[in-house]
Amino acid sequence: MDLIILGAPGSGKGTQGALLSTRLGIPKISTGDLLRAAVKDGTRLGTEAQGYMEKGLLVPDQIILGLIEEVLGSAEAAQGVIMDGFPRTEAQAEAVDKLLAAQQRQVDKVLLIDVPEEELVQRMVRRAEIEGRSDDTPDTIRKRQGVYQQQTAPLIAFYDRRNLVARVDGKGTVEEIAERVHGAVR
Ligand code: B4P
Repeated sequence: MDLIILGAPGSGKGTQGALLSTRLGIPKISTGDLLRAAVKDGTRLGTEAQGYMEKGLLVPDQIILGLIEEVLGSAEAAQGVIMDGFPRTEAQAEAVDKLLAAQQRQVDKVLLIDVPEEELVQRMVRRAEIEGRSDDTPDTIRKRQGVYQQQTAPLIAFYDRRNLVARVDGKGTVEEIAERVHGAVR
């Protein structure tokens, strides 16, 4: 099964993706985690991506498309994958379709985690205090919400046209939301 978790920054994609991965036995792969690891290791990918991430901007498609190709071609993802944080643009969504189709696979479901904007900002401010991620400053948080609305939210209509979107209420405790997410894929 190939699943996409879609949601604004702070909606809990990473948290819910990890829980669902354990429950379904399907690996979760996050482009955000891969990019942060590349920055930490000082690789070429990391050096190219760092400036965009710190500004709250999307890393350009010409950089990300190669990463997505690598992820979906990996042995880890061969039996299905939970995509966390990608695709984020229409070009990325088309690349995902093409790469899966080459393996006689397709996107089976898109889980849209829906959380009101005020709560998103509160969660990320809280995370900034705990984890100190360099893109969790108030200005960058606002910037990332705007970028999501402009560049990623249009994917909801893209997948709605194929009847793939399951909307999940993302308010409540992590456990409550996990039950809803699990219910949406059964
Ligand atoms: P990501 O790592 O994907 O970061 P994000 O969208 O900002 O999501 P976040 O990590 O906040 O996720 P979550 O919803 O899990 O990307 C970071 C950057 O990398 C991007 O800005 C971009 O520059 C670049 N990038 C990554 N992928 C890209 C791509 N495909 N194309 C281009 N650029 C790309 O956050 C959840 C938070 O809320 C957690 O702190 C959690 O503890 C908390 N939380 C979860 N559930 C909760 C609940 N029920 N109640 C309270 N708090 C909760």
